[in-house]
Amino acid sequence: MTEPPPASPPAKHGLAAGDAAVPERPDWTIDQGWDRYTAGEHAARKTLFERQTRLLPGHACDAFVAGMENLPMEADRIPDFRRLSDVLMQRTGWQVVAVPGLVPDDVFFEHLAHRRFPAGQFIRGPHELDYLQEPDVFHDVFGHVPMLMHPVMADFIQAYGQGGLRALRLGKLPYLARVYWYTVEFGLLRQDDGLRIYGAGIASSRAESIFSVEDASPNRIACELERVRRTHYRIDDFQETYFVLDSLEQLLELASVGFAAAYGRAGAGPEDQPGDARPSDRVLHPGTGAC
Ligand code: HBI
Ligand code: FE
Repeated sequence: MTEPPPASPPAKHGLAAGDAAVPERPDWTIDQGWDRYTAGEHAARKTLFERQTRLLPGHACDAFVAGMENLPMEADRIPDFRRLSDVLMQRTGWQVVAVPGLVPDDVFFEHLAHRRFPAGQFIRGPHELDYLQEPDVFHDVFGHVPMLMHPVMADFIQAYGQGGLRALRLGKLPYLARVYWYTVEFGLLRQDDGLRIYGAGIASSRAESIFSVEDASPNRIACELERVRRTHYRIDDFQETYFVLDSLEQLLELASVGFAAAYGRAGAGPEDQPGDARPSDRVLHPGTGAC
């Protein structure tokens, strides 16, 4: 996610989540320290896991559900990144590595470009189950890792890492970040049986899982690169617009044509606010904007 660090992250392993203090290693990775999770931390994760798992049928896309089924994720324990990585590595060549929280953009992209997904080591506290800004182990693992089992998402996120490094050098990162936001984090997919979630920011949130798929309020607009890269997003509330793919394979077009064009042309032309709908949009569901 792209949010700023929160005021008081839980301190662990000598480094607070999101703390800009000197990292132990240059790539910001830390040991997951799986043995050191407390019973209370496993329990908080269990609450989140069970209520989100119940929501998956009819909300999450088939690829997400299949990925989840094939991963070593159990209700009663925070997943061990080594076991996740063993399975992921065989499927799509990805690994999960532990980080204290948000890491600098260049460090983040460097990991993605090498098919390493940096996952927050810490778990949110029981008082903040429904909302936190920093990516924790629940958001990163439950939200992102199932889709990394899919070859298209596996390639797309690596391409985003490579594109991100380039965009950073060119000063165009904000445009690329929007593409990530509206796809990897908040993307919807049109399946034969209805609208489904593939974005991790939605999949790891109970309320937004329901809102994004069922509520009349938000716009749901066909996902096109030009449209997405000029659209501002909000980090403090549900999205006012969700962009919808016809198939996951469309992500590969976005990456190949897309990322280069995104920073080539970015900066020219009009920008859209989060709730805008345009005559040129293929609007699947016009939002009522009531929420
Ligand atoms: N760090 N751990 C972590 N997770 C993220 O999603 C993340 C990050 N650092 C930077 C970042 N995201 C974004 O600013 C970029 O995707 C633009
Ligand atoms: Fe995320």
